[in-house]
Amino acid sequence: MKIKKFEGRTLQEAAELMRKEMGKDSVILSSKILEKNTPHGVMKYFEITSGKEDTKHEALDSHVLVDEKGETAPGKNFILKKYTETENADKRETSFLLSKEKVTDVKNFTRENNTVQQSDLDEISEILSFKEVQQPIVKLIIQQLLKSKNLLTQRNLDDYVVSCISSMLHTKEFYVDKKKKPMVVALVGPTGVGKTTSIAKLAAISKILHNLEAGILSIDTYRLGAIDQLRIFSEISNIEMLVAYEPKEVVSQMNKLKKKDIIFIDTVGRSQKNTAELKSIKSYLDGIRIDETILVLSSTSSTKNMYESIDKFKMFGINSILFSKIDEAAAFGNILNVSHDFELPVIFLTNGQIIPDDIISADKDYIAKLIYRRSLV
Ligand SMILES: Nc1nc2c(ncn2[C@@H]2O[C@H](COP(=O)(O)OP(=O)(O)OP(=O)(O)O)[C@@H](O)[C@H]2O)c(=O)[nH]1
Ligand SMILES: [Mg+2]
Repeated sequence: MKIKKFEGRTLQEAAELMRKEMGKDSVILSSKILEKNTPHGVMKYFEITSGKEDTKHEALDSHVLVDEKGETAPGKNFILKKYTETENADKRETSFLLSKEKVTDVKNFTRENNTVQQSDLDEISEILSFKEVQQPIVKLIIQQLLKSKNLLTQRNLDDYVVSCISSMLHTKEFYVDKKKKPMVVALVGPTGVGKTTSIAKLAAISKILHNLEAGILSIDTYRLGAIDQLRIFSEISNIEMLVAYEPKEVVSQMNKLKKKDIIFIDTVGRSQKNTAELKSIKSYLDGIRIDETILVLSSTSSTKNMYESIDKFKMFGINSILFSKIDEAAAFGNILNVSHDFELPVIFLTNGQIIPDDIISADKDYIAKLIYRRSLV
Protein backbone atom coordinates (compact mmCIF):
# COMPACT_ATOMS: atom_id res chain seq x y z
CA MET A 1 0.00 0.00 0.00
CA LYS A 2 1.23 3.49 -0.85
CA ILE A 3 0.91 5.81 2.18
CA LYS A 4 1.14 9.61 2.18
CA LYS A 5 0.17 12.54 4.44
CA PHE A 6 -1.78 15.62 3.29
CA GLU A 7 -2.59 18.85 5.10
CA GLY A 8 -5.47 21.25 4.67
CA ARG A 9 -7.32 24.00 6.49
CA THR A 10 -10.41 21.82 6.25
CA LEU A 11 -10.87 18.07 6.08
CA GLN A 12 -12.40 18.59 2.64
CA GLU A 13 -9.35 20.52 1.42
CA ALA A 14 -6.95 17.80 2.60
CA ALA A 15 -9.14 15.09 1.05
CA GLU A 16 -9.24 16.95 -2.28
CA LEU A 17 -5.44 17.21 -2.33
CA MET A 18 -5.27 13.50 -1.59
CA ARG A 19 -7.65 12.60 -4.42
CA LYS A 20 -5.85 14.90 -6.86
CA GLU A 21 -2.51 13.26 -6.18
CA MET A 22 -3.41 9.69 -5.23
CA GLY A 23 -6.55 9.22 -7.33
CA LYS A 24 -10.21 8.57 -6.52
CA ASP A 25 -9.65 5.14 -5.03
CA SER A 26 -7.32 6.38 -2.30
CA VAL A 27 -8.72 6.18 1.24
CA ILE A 28 -8.22 8.11 4.47
CA LEU A 29 -6.44 5.88 6.97
CA SER A 30 -6.39 8.39 9.80
CA SER A 31 -6.94 12.07 10.46
CA LYS A 32 -5.59 14.46 13.09
CA ILE A 33 -6.26 18.04 14.10
CA LEU A 34 -2.97 19.91 14.56
CA GLU A 35 -1.96 23.47 15.42
CA LYS A 36 0.61 25.69 13.67
CA ASN A 37 2.05 28.99 14.85
CA THR A 38 1.60 31.59 12.10
CA PRO A 39 2.21 35.38 12.07
CA HIS A 40 -1.59 35.72 12.56
CA GLY A 41 -1.67 33.46 15.62
CA VAL A 42 -2.28 29.77 16.15
CA MET A 43 -3.99 28.08 13.21
CA LYS A 44 -5.79 24.74 13.37
CA TYR A 45 -5.38 22.43 10.41
CA PHE A 46 -6.11 18.88 9.37
CA GLU A 47 -3.53 16.24 8.62
CA ILE A 48 -4.76 13.11 6.92
CA THR A 49 -2.81 9.96 6.26
CA SER A 50 -4.02 8.40 3.08
CA GLY A 51 -3.37 5.07 1.50
CA LYS A 52 -3.82 3.49 -1.86
CA GLU A 53 -3.67 -0.21 -2.56
CA ASP A 54 -1.20 -1.25 -5.22
CA THR A 55 -3.72 -3.32 -7.13
CA LYS A 56 -7.11 -2.16 -8.35
CA HIS A 57 -8.67 -5.29 -6.87
CA GLU A 58 -7.85 -4.19 -3.31
CA ALA A 59 -9.14 -0.64 -3.41
CA LEU A 60 -12.52 -0.82 -1.60
CA ASP A 61 -12.45 0.35 1.97
CA SER A 62 -14.64 -1.26 4.63
CA HIS A 63 -16.89 1.73 5.03
CA VAL A 64 -17.05 3.13 1.55
CA LEU A 65 -20.56 4.23 0.76
CA VAL A 66 -21.61 2.84 -2.59
CA ASP A 67 -24.75 2.50 -4.63
CA GLU A 68 -26.33 -0.84 -5.41
CA LYS A 69 -23.97 -1.35 -8.34
CA GLY A 70 -20.92 -0.57 -6.26
CA GLU A 71 -20.43 2.93 -7.68
CA THR A 72 -19.92 6.08 -5.68
CA ALA A 73 -21.28 8.51 -8.26
CA PRO A 74 -23.05 11.49 -6.67
CA GLY A 75 -26.80 11.83 -7.08
CA LYS A 76 -27.52 8.15 -6.56
CA ASN A 77 -28.90 6.25 -3.62
CA PHE A 78 -26.21 4.53 -1.65
CA ILE A 79 -25.65 2.10 1.11
CA LEU A 80 -22.75 1.79 3.49
CA LYS A 81 -20.93 -1.20 2.13
CA LYS A 82 -20.65 -4.04 4.57
CA TYR A 83 -17.35 -5.21 5.95
CA THR A 84 -16.40 -8.64 4.70
CA GLU A 85 -13.40 -10.63 5.72
CA THR A 86 -11.74 -10.87 2.34
CA GLU A 87 -8.26 -10.30 1.07
CA ASN A 88 -9.09 -6.63 0.43
CA ALA A 89 -10.03 -5.97 4.07
CA ASP A 90 -8.32 -3.28 6.07
CA LYS A 91 -5.41 -4.81 7.97
CA ARG A 92 -6.41 -3.20 11.26
CA GLU A 93 -9.77 -4.91 11.08
CA THR A 94 -8.48 -8.27 9.97
CA SER A 95 -6.14 -8.29 12.93
CA PHE A 96 -9.14 -8.56 15.23
CA LEU A 97 -9.80 -12.04 13.97
CA LEU A 98 -8.19 -15.39 14.04
CA SER A 99 -8.57 -16.67 10.55
CA LYS A 100 -10.66 -19.81 10.09
CA GLU A 101 -7.56 -21.76 9.04
CA LYS A 102 -5.76 -20.79 12.21
CA VAL A 103 -8.65 -21.91 14.41
CA THR A 104 -8.90 -25.22 12.57
CA ASP A 105 -5.15 -25.76 12.87
CA VAL A 106 -5.33 -25.41 16.63
CA LYS A 107 -8.04 -28.08 16.80
CA ASN A 108 -6.25 -30.44 14.44
CA PHE A 109 -3.21 -30.44 16.65
CA THR A 110 -5.22 -31.39 19.69
CA ARG A 111 -7.57 -34.02 18.23
CA GLU A 112 -6.72 -37.42 16.90
CA ASN A 113 -9.73 -38.36 14.85
CA ASN A 114 -12.09 -36.42 12.74
CA THR A 115 -15.41 -36.96 14.49
CA VAL A 116 -16.94 -34.50 16.91
CA GLN A 117 -17.19 -35.69 20.51
CA GLN A 118 -19.31 -34.45 23.41
CA SER A 119 -16.10 -33.00 24.85
CA ASP A 120 -15.80 -30.73 21.77
CA LEU A 121 -19.30 -29.42 22.38
CA ASP A 122 -18.52 -28.91 26.06
CA GLU A 123 -15.45 -26.96 25.07
CA ILE A 124 -17.54 -24.77 22.74
CA SER A 125 -20.05 -24.12 25.56
CA GLU A 126 -17.16 -23.09 27.77
CA ILE A 127 -15.67 -20.74 25.19
CA LEU A 128 -19.04 -19.11 24.52
CA SER A 129 -19.72 -18.65 28.24
CA PHE A 130 -16.24 -17.18 28.63
CA LYS A 131 -17.12 -14.75 25.86
CA GLU A 132 -20.14 -13.78 27.98
CA VAL A 133 -22.81 -15.31 25.78
CA GLN A 134 -25.78 -16.00 28.07
CA GLN A 135 -26.54 -19.60 28.99
CA PRO A 136 -29.91 -19.89 27.15
CA ILE A 137 -28.20 -18.73 23.95
CA VAL A 138 -25.25 -21.09 24.48
CA LYS A 139 -27.79 -23.92 24.81
CA LEU A 140 -29.52 -22.87 21.59
CA ILE A 141 -26.19 -22.91 19.75
CA ILE A 142 -25.35 -26.39 21.07
CA GLN A 143 -28.84 -27.62 20.10
CA GLN A 144 -28.29 -26.24 16.59
CA LEU A 145 -24.95 -28.04 16.37
CA LEU A 146 -26.50 -31.29 17.55
CA LYS A 147 -29.09 -31.04 14.77
CA SER A 148 -26.26 -31.13 12.25
CA LYS A 149 -24.18 -33.65 14.20
CA ASN A 150 -23.83 -36.03 11.24
CA LEU A 151 -22.28 -33.26 9.17
CA LEU A 152 -19.88 -32.02 11.82
CA THR A 153 -16.17 -32.78 11.69
CA GLN A 154 -13.23 -31.37 13.58
CA ARG A 155 -12.42 -29.37 10.51
CA ASN A 156 -15.78 -27.67 10.02
CA LEU A 157 -16.95 -27.40 13.64
CA ASP A 158 -15.76 -23.83 14.18
CA ASP A 159 -17.36 -22.71 10.93
CA TYR A 160 -20.65 -24.22 12.10
CA VAL A 161 -20.44 -22.38 15.41
CA VAL A 162 -19.76 -19.10 13.58
CA SER A 163 -22.71 -19.62 11.24
CA CYS A 164 -25.02 -20.50 14.17
CA ILE A 165 -24.02 -17.26 15.92
CA SER A 166 -24.35 -15.36 12.66
CA SER A 167 -27.89 -16.69 12.09
CA MET A 168 -28.95 -15.46 15.54
CA LEU A 169 -27.72 -11.91 14.99
CA HIS A 170 -29.75 -9.10 13.46
CA THR A 171 -27.99 -6.47 11.38
CA LYS A 172 -29.06 -3.61 9.17
CA GLU A 173 -27.51 -1.66 6.31
CA PHE A 174 -27.30 2.08 6.52
CA TYR A 175 -29.14 3.22 3.46
CA VAL A 176 -29.69 6.81 2.36
CA ASP A 177 -32.31 7.59 -0.22
CA LYS A 178 -31.26 10.89 -1.76
CA LYS A 179 -34.72 11.42 -3.20
CA LYS A 180 -36.24 11.60 0.27
CA LYS A 181 -33.90 14.22 1.62
CA PRO A 182 -33.09 15.18 4.23
CA MET A 183 -32.65 11.85 5.96
CA VAL A 184 -32.71 12.48 9.70
CA VAL A 185 -30.60 10.29 11.98
CA ALA A 186 -30.61 10.71 15.78
CA LEU A 187 -28.08 9.12 18.12
CA VAL A 188 -29.21 8.50 21.68
CA GLY A 189 -27.62 6.62 24.56
CA PRO A 190 -26.05 6.70 28.00
CA THR A 191 -23.25 9.13 28.91
CA GLY A 192 -19.84 8.88 27.29
CA VAL A 193 -20.57 5.97 24.96
CA GLY A 194 -19.36 7.77 21.81
CA LYS A 195 -22.47 9.45 20.33
CA THR A 196 -20.77 12.71 19.37
CA THR A 197 -17.64 10.99 18.04
CA SER A 198 -19.75 8.61 15.95
CA ILE A 199 -21.75 11.50 14.52
CA ALA A 200 -18.51 13.22 13.53
CA LYS A 201 -17.36 10.02 11.80
CA LEU A 202 -20.64 9.50 9.95
CA ALA A 203 -20.97 13.15 8.93
CA ALA A 204 -17.37 13.25 7.66
CA ILE A 205 -17.80 10.02 5.67
CA SER A 206 -21.04 11.33 4.16
CA LYS A 207 -19.39 14.54 3.09
CA ILE A 208 -15.89 13.54 2.07
CA LEU A 209 -16.46 10.19 0.45
CA HIS A 210 -19.94 10.74 -0.94
CA ASN A 211 -20.35 14.39 -1.63
CA LEU A 212 -23.45 14.48 0.51
CA GLU A 213 -24.51 17.73 2.10
CA ALA A 214 -24.47 16.84 5.77
CA GLY A 215 -25.72 18.91 8.70
CA ILE A 216 -25.60 18.41 12.44
CA LEU A 217 -28.08 19.55 15.06
CA SER A 218 -26.91 19.41 18.63
CA ILE A 219 -29.34 19.40 21.49
CA ASP A 220 -26.56 18.72 23.99
CA THR A 221 -26.60 22.01 25.83
CA TYR A 222 -26.18 20.33 29.19
CA ARG A 223 -22.60 19.10 29.28
CA LEU A 224 -19.87 21.71 29.58
CA GLY A 225 -17.83 21.78 26.37
CA ALA A 226 -20.20 19.53 24.41
CA ILE A 227 -21.08 22.21 21.86
CA ASP A 228 -17.42 23.24 21.51
CA GLN A 229 -16.46 19.63 20.76
CA LEU A 230 -18.82 19.62 17.76
CA ARG A 231 -18.21 23.24 16.78
CA ILE A 232 -14.47 22.65 16.30
CA PHE A 233 -15.22 19.57 14.21
CA SER A 234 -17.84 21.46 12.22
CA GLU A 235 -15.47 24.37 11.52
CA ILE A 236 -12.58 22.29 10.29
CA SER A 237 -14.69 19.81 8.36
CA ASN A 238 -16.92 22.55 6.97
CA ILE A 239 -20.09 20.73 8.00
CA GLU A 240 -22.88 23.03 9.17
CA MET A 241 -23.76 22.58 12.84
CA LEU A 242 -26.67 24.22 14.62
CA VAL A 243 -27.77 24.09 18.23
CA ALA A 244 -31.25 23.93 19.71
CA TYR A 245 -31.17 25.25 23.27
CA GLU A 246 -34.83 24.52 23.92
CA PRO A 247 -37.35 22.03 22.53
CA LYS A 248 -39.26 24.81 20.78
CA GLU A 249 -36.17 25.74 18.73
CA VAL A 250 -35.76 22.29 17.19
CA VAL A 251 -38.27 22.69 14.34
CA SER A 252 -36.90 26.06 13.21
CA GLN A 253 -33.27 24.84 13.37
CA MET A 254 -34.20 21.71 11.38
CA ASN A 255 -35.87 23.95 8.81
CA LYS A 256 -32.59 25.78 8.32
CA LEU A 257 -30.99 22.44 7.47
CA LYS A 258 -33.79 21.22 5.20
CA LYS A 259 -31.71 21.40 2.00
CA LYS A 260 -29.15 18.95 3.38
CA ASP A 261 -29.10 15.34 2.21
CA ILE A 262 -28.58 14.05 5.71
CA ILE A 263 -28.92 15.54 9.19
CA PHE A 264 -27.42 13.98 12.30
CA ILE A 265 -28.90 14.88 15.68
CA ASP A 266 -26.57 14.68 18.67
CA THR A 267 -28.32 14.25 21.99
CA VAL A 268 -27.06 14.72 25.51
CA GLY A 269 -25.92 11.56 27.27
CA ARG A 270 -28.15 10.65 30.19
CA SER A 271 -28.15 7.77 32.60
CA GLN A 272 -30.78 5.19 31.80
CA LYS A 273 -31.68 5.37 35.48
CA ASN A 274 -33.03 8.89 35.23
CA THR A 275 -36.37 8.68 33.43
CA ALA A 276 -37.15 12.39 33.94
CA GLU A 277 -33.96 13.40 32.13
CA LEU A 278 -34.66 10.96 29.31
CA LYS A 279 -38.13 12.47 28.90
CA SER A 280 -36.56 15.90 28.71
CA ILE A 281 -34.38 14.77 25.74
CA LYS A 282 -37.42 13.22 24.14
CA SER A 283 -39.29 16.52 24.35
CA TYR A 284 -36.68 17.94 21.93
CA LEU A 285 -37.25 15.19 19.39
CA ASP A 286 -41.03 14.86 19.63
CA GLY A 287 -41.91 17.55 17.09
CA ILE A 288 -39.78 16.30 14.19
CA ARG A 289 -39.63 13.33 11.82
CA ILE A 290 -36.69 11.04 12.52
CA ASP A 291 -35.86 8.34 9.98
CA GLU A 292 -33.35 6.38 12.03
CA THR A 293 -32.92 6.46 15.79
CA ILE A 294 -29.68 4.73 16.70
CA LEU A 295 -29.03 3.66 20.28
CA VAL A 296 -25.30 3.82 21.04
CA LEU A 297 -24.04 1.27 23.56
CA SER A 298 -20.47 0.73 24.63
CA SER A 299 -19.26 -2.82 23.95
CA THR A 300 -17.41 -2.61 27.25
CA SER A 301 -20.65 -2.54 29.24
CA SER A 302 -22.23 -5.62 30.77
CA THR A 303 -25.22 -7.35 29.24
CA LYS A 304 -27.23 -6.31 32.32
CA ASN A 305 -26.45 -2.62 31.79
CA MET A 306 -27.27 -2.91 28.09
CA TYR A 307 -30.65 -4.52 28.85
CA GLU A 308 -31.44 -1.71 31.26
CA SER A 309 -30.43 0.94 28.70
CA ILE A 310 -32.58 -0.64 25.98
CA ASP A 311 -35.51 -0.83 28.33
CA LYS A 312 -35.25 2.86 29.26
CA PHE A 313 -34.27 4.22 25.84
CA LYS A 314 -37.05 2.34 24.03
CA MET A 315 -39.24 5.42 24.58
CA PHE A 316 -37.25 6.98 21.69
CA GLY A 317 -38.42 4.30 19.26
CA ILE A 318 -35.02 2.73 18.64
CA ASN A 319 -34.47 1.40 15.09
CA SER A 320 -30.95 0.07 15.43
CA ILE A 321 -27.89 -0.18 17.69
CA LEU A 322 -24.34 1.07 17.27
CA PHE A 323 -21.86 -0.81 19.46
CA SER A 324 -18.97 1.51 20.21
CA LYS A 325 -15.47 0.88 21.56
CA ILE A 326 -15.03 -2.67 20.26
CA ASP A 327 -11.31 -1.92 20.42
CA GLU A 328 -11.61 -1.71 24.21
CA ALA A 329 -13.88 -4.69 24.92
CA ALA A 330 -12.55 -8.07 26.06
CA ALA A 331 -15.61 -10.16 25.17
CA PHE A 332 -18.44 -9.63 22.69
CA GLY A 333 -21.14 -12.06 23.83
CA ASN A 334 -23.16 -9.04 24.96
CA ILE A 335 -23.70 -8.04 21.29
CA LEU A 336 -25.30 -11.43 20.58
CA ASN A 337 -27.34 -11.40 23.81
CA VAL A 338 -28.81 -8.01 23.03
CA SER A 339 -29.35 -8.44 19.30
CA HIS A 340 -30.93 -11.88 19.72
CA ASP A 341 -33.12 -11.13 22.73
CA PHE A 342 -34.47 -7.76 21.56
CA GLU A 343 -34.39 -8.55 17.83
CA LEU A 344 -32.78 -5.16 17.34
CA PRO A 345 -30.49 -4.82 14.33
CA VAL A 346 -26.88 -3.76 14.78
CA ILE A 347 -26.07 -1.01 12.27
CA PHE A 348 -22.48 0.05 13.09
CA LEU A 349 -19.50 -0.87 15.23
CA THR A 350 -16.85 1.65 16.18
CA ASN A 351 -13.29 0.58 16.85
CA GLY A 352 -11.33 3.64 17.95
CA GLN A 353 -11.23 7.41 18.31
CA ILE A 354 -10.04 8.33 14.83
CA ILE A 355 -12.47 10.44 12.81
CA PRO A 356 -13.68 9.30 10.31
CA ASP A 357 -11.96 5.94 9.99
CA ASP A 358 -12.88 4.03 13.10
CA ILE A 359 -16.38 2.96 12.20
CA ILE A 360 -17.54 -0.11 10.32
CA SER A 361 -20.87 -1.39 9.11
CA ALA A 362 -22.34 -4.28 10.99
CA ASP A 363 -21.74 -7.59 9.29
CA LYS A 364 -23.11 -10.80 10.82
CA ASP A 365 -20.11 -12.93 9.96
CA TYR A 366 -17.64 -10.37 11.24
CA ILE A 367 -19.49 -10.03 14.57
CA ALA A 368 -19.87 -13.81 14.90
CA LYS A 369 -16.11 -14.26 14.49
CA LEU A 370 -15.45 -11.42 16.92
CA ILE A 371 -17.58 -13.24 19.51
CA TYR A 372 -16.16 -16.71 18.92
CA ARG A 373 -12.49 -15.95 18.32
CA ARG A 374 -10.46 -18.33 20.41
CA SER A 375 -7.86 -16.08 21.88
CA LEU A 376 -8.47 -15.32 25.52
CA VAL A 377 -7.77 -11.62 25.26
N1 LIG B 1 -11.46 3.56 22.22
C1 LIG B 1 -12.53 4.16 21.72
N2 LIG B 1 -12.90 5.35 22.18
C2 LIG B 1 -13.99 5.93 21.66
C3 LIG B 1 -14.76 5.32 20.64
N3 LIG B 1 -15.80 6.15 20.35
C4 LIG B 1 -15.66 7.22 21.15
N4 LIG B 1 -14.58 7.10 21.94
C5 LIG B 1 -14.10 8.02 22.98
O1 LIG B 1 -15.01 8.03 24.08
C6 LIG B 1 -15.04 9.31 24.68
C7 LIG B 1 -16.48 9.82 24.75
O2 LIG B 1 -16.92 10.03 23.41
P1 LIG B 1 -18.10 11.04 23.04
O3 LIG B 1 -18.31 10.95 21.59
O4 LIG B 1 -17.86 12.40 23.62
O5 LIG B 1 -19.28 10.32 23.83
P2 LIG B 1 -20.79 10.86 24.00
O6 LIG B 1 -21.66 9.66 24.02
O7 LIG B 1 -21.08 11.90 22.99
O8 LIG B 1 -20.67 11.50 25.46
P3 LIG B 1 -21.78 12.45 26.19
O9 LIG B 1 -22.28 13.41 25.16
O10 LIG B 1 -21.02 13.08 27.30
O11 LIG B 1 -22.84 11.53 26.69
C8 LIG B 1 -14.14 10.20 23.86
O12 LIG B 1 -12.88 10.22 24.48
C9 LIG B 1 -14.04 9.47 22.50
O13 LIG B 1 -12.85 9.74 21.81
C10 LIG B 1 -14.35 4.03 20.14
O14 LIG B 1 -14.94 3.41 19.27
N5 LIG B 1 -13.22 3.51 20.73
MG1 LIG C 1 -21.76 13.86 23.24
